[in-house]
Amino acid sequence: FLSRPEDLGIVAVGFSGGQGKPGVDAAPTALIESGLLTQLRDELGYTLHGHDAVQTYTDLVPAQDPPHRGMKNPRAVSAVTRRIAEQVYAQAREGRLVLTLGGDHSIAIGTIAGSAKATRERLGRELAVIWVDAHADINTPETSGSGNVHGMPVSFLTGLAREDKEEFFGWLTDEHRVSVKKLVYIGLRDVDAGEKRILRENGIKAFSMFDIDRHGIGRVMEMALAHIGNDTPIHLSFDVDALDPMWAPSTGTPVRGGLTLREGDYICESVHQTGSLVAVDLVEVNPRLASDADLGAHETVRAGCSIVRCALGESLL
Ligand code: HAR
Ligand code: MN
Ligand code: MN
Ligand code: MN
Repeated sequence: FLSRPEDLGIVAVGFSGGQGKPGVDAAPTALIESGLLTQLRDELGYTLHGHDAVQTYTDLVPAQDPPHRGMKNPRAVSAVTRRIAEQVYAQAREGRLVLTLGGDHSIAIGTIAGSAKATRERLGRELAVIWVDAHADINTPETSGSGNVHGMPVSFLTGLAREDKEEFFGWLTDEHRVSVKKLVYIGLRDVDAGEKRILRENGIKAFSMFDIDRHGIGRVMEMALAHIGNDTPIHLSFDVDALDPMWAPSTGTPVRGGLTLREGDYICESVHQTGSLVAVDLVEVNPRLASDADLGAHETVRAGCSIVRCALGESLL
C-alpha cells in the first residue's frame, strides 16, 4: 500500500480535553525525550516527516465550552480532532505510514478520520481498525455516564453517533467513517452495559481478556486478522491501558487484569507482519499520574516506546 514504507509521518498531539485528568498532553514530549523518534530513525531506518514540534492546539480551544448532549469540552475536542484529521490525511496522502502520539483517546476521531479518507482516495479501499484497549470507547453521547469524549470516539467514527452541527463533530462525513464490520477490539475488560449492547446489536468483533486467556494471543491475532481479511489497510489504535497496570501504571483509567507487555508487543508485531499497516496511534500515556510518580511514569513511557517500535517492525530479523 505504501509507496515508500520507510517514510514515517509523525503527529505529536499534546491534548487532554477528551477526559478530565491533566498530564496526558505531556506524553508526546516524554516519549520523544526518551528517544523514541531517534530510535525509529537510527535503528529502524525510517525517514521522519512533520516531527518538529508537539502540537498543543491552543488556538482551537474556546474560552467557553459548555456541554452539548452531555459531552464535555465538545467544541475543543471537535475542533482539535478536525485539525488532527487534516494533519494525518496530509501525511497519509503522501503514501507515508503515520504515527500519532497522543494525547487521550478522543484524538482517534481525528487520526482514523484522516486515514480513512486518505485510504479511500489513494487505494480505493475501506480502512480496517484494530482497537487495542481495556475499554470499548463506543459510548454515544447518550449512553455515556461520564460525558468524556475519549469514551466515545468509535461511535462517532462508525456513524453510530451523529451530529449535524459542524462545531460538534458535524464535520465528520462518510469519507471519514469506518464500517463496524472492519473493526476489531483486543484486550477489553471494562465495558459499560450500554456499550455491550452496542457491540452485540452491531455484531462487532471483540476479543476480551477472557478470549485471550482461552485461546492465547497467537490464535487471537490469527482470528482478528482473518476477520479483517487479507490486503486490507489497517489502522492500529493502541490505548496503553490495554496493558496491565503492572506494565503501564501511569494512565488515566487503569484496569487490572490486562495484557502483558509481551502480549501487547506481539499484537503489534503481528499487525506489522501483515504489511498492511497504514497508521498507528499510541494514546493515554499520562506521565503525571503514577502513584510512585517517577518510576511508574518512566515504566509506562518505556512500555509505550516498545509498543510503537514493535508496530513499526523492530522485531523483524
Ligand atoms: N467507559 C467509560 C466512559 O465512557 C470509561 C472510558 C475510559 N476510556 C479510556 N479510553 N480510558 O479507553 O467514560
Ligand atoms: Mn481508549
Ligand atoms: Mn482505555
Ligand atoms: Mn516493515
